[in-house]
Amino acid sequence: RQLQLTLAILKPDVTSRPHIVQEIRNMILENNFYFIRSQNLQMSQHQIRTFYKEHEGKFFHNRLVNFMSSGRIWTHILAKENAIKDWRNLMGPTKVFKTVHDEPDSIRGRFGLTDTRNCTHGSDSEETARREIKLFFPDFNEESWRQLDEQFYIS
Ligand code: YYY
Ligand code: MG
Repeated sequence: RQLQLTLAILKPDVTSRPHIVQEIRNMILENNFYFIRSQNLQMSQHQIRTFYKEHEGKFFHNRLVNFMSSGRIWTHILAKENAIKDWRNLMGPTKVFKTVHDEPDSIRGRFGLTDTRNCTHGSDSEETARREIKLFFPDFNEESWRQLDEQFYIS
């Protein structure tokens, strides 16, 4: 097993700015991630509450649910040796107002609008990644992907 999988989301603030979708895709490819699966959809409020259940009860939960259901999103399964950490590094920290100073070249540093409208999501652990991939890609079978496909992504 050589490649780690993570779930990436391009949030509604990005999908409403197509040139930024393109720029973020370029950054993903330049940083040597592979796109394994891609999907464009609009989440229901119920799906979002399930997805972000760890944040239930927090002060920002309602504005997060409203924002995430406000438009279409892209979800991607990304693969790379340290996909989870590397994708979160490329995204930059959660809070945009701090990030524009501390990590101006990150995705959130370049394109983030607010702490909520912060461009992207990334899984924070292997366990989370498995859960989040299952939510968006229920037909994706990691075991058979590793048996049949992983070898073709390893140079
Ligand atoms: O994993 P990450 O997205 O970097 O941050 P989390 O702490 O998991 O929060 C998830 C999501 O919630 C964040 O991307 C935006 C929103 N949020 C917010 O609107 N306001 C905050 N003060 C913190 C988080
Ligand atoms: Mg998180």
